[in-house]
Amino acid sequence: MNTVRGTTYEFLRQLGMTTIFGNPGSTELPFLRDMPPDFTYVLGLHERAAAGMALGYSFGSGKPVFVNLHSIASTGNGLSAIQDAWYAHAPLVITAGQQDRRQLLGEPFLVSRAVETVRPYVKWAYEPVGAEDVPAAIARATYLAMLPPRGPVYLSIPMDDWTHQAAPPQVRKVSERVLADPTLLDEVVRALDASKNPALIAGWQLEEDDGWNAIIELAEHLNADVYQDPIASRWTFPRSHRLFRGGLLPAQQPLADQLAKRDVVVVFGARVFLYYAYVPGNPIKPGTKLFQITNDPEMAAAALAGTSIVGDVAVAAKYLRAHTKARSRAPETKPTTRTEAAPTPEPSHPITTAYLFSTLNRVMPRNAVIAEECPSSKGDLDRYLILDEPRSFYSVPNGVLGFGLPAAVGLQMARPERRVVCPIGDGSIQYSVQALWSAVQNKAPVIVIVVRNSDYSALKGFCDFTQVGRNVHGMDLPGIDMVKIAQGYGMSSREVDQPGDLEPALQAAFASNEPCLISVNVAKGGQKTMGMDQSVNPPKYG
Ligand SMILES: Cc1ncc(C[n+]2csc(CCOP(=O)(O)OP(=O)(O)O)c2C)c(N)n1
Repeated sequence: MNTVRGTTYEFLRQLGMTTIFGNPGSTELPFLRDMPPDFTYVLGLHERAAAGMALGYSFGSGKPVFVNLHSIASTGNGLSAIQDAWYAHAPLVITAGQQDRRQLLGEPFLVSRAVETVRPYVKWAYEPVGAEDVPAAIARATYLAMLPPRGPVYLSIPMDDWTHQAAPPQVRKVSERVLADPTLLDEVVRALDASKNPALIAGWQLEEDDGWNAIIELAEHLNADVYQDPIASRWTFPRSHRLFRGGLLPAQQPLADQLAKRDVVVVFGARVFLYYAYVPGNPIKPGTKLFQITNDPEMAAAALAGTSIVGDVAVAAKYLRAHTKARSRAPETKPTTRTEAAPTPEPSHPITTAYLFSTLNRVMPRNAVIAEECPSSKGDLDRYLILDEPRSFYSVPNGVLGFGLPAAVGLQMARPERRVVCPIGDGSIQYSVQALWSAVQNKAPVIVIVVRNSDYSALKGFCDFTQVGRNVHGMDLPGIDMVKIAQGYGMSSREVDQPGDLEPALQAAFASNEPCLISVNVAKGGQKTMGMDQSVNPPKYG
């Protein structure tokens, strides 16, 4: 027997979960005291930053990550990162302190109803009924977090529990893959074998299931065009591959139009489909055979059309590769690659986001990792950044800003051998700006590129697209100096205003091994609402 505290550290050690992200308060001190020296505590000055860095660390390590928040105080502040973890299938084992059990019924200061608060965004939310259950609950939570689909779990732990005696939980092997029904996969095989013009959709779960090579091999075997899922939170297909056709548009009618010529569409590891603006239409043209292969039963149930198959996405792709006939492609149907298609932007003043991202693409190492959050310039980023290696791209999973910067810092800590770059809007960076300090303190050499247009451009674009008009308050961001804010957190930083200064500033950032921030003044009025302007029948709210 050991204390609950000692037993917990031992269990975390055995599972390799020795990097803990958090923000402390009085109710966590009995756990945090005398942390064993083989553990690292990463402090986030705000819980959005702490849990967000844990999310990035989990992306980078592929492992469950332990998070320690403060009661409902931290849980509330960290909730947007918890919902990111839910939508990104990130296995965060989140714990938070609760008041002393012996006075809980009297509703003392800092009493927490966090279990009820987080429930919709975690796989399990629980407060153990007795102190002796805490280590076993942490073990159960960890195994559940890693079972497909992965995701965050949450435990509220009364502060007096840590000094009780408790038996250590067994370190057990628990399956981390569930396989799809082969009878249904054979239906996909038959459809692909009979098809004339199939398309594959590469979704973000391919990365969760280690399917990078499996989808490339399947696409090449079938000679089939590949699209990325709409508003991609990961890039799961090499950007310069001859079969890559770019991203799908995030609305019903335009997406259906994009796929209108296809007779068979197979979606790997994504929703059917992720939409943003409401532009009604068929999810897919009637007559096209649509299949979805997902590791998430909820996404299978929620699909708007087609046959849904639940199971490991990579294993399913390998099955289809093994059972379908190889196909050739007539030379005249080979389209130009996206790299060949993008025009070279001019170095004008003010700097355009097209020029910014084409310059970044020229300068960055080919194995750079991008964690981005630049809403209105996403189109240019998507067009000009060419990344052909797996685990290279991370973006907001459900539209909640505050994701990018802490994710970049956590990723950089988990993957020191690859340089992490965070292109981020001057509005977006404010939601978790404290992560700059954590990057400095943890010597995580992330390169933050602030896309400074001094407004909420994406929202202005949405106003235009949906005919709300421009008479809306709160759209402009004058007077924010990110260079000084970064310096206040101890980060080296500089402003770039002239196009000729951009490349040298980026070169210097990559040559140094320090974290840094470059604030680039860019032309206002970037891309329009994620390519939605290509769509007919926009919704009208004006
Ligand atoms: C937490 C959160 N608050 C508000 C929003 C609404 N929102 C969506 S895009 C956007 C603008 C972000 O501004 P910036 O980062 O400067 O990017 P830009 O639109 O200028 O490209 C806002 C406020 C959101 N998605 N998430």
